[in-house]
Amino acid sequence: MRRYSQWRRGLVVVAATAAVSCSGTQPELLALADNVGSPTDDPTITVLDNEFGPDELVVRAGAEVTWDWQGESAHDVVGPDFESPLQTTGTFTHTFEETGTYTFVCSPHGGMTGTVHVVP
Ligand SMILES: [Cu+2]
Repeated sequence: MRRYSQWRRGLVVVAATAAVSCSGTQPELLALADNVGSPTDDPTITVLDNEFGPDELVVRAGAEVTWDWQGESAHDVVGPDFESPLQTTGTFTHTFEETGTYTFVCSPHGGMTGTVHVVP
C-alpha cells in the first residue's frame, strides 16, 4: 500500500514536469535586464495580426501601459500577473509597479510575444 502511494506521487510529479516543459513560451517576470535604454513617454503597444508593435518597451515603475487592438483576428495579452480578454478591438491597460523584465504572450498565437522592461 505504501509503495503504491509513493509510485502514484512520482507519477504526479512526472506529469506536472511534462506539462511545464511542453507548454512553450510562458509569461515571466525576470530580473531587470542591463542596458535596456530610456523609458518611453508613450507606453502604447499596438496589437496586430500577428505581432505586437513595438514588441519591446521600456517604462518607469508606476507607468500604465496600453495595448491597442488594430488587427482583424482575436488576440489577447497574457503576462505573469495580468491577462486581457480575447478580443478584436478596444484597449487593455496594466500598471507596472515593480521593476523587472516582463514577458507577455498572445495565447492563441504562441509566436506573438513581447517584453516590457520596468526601470526605477
Ligand atoms: Cu494573437
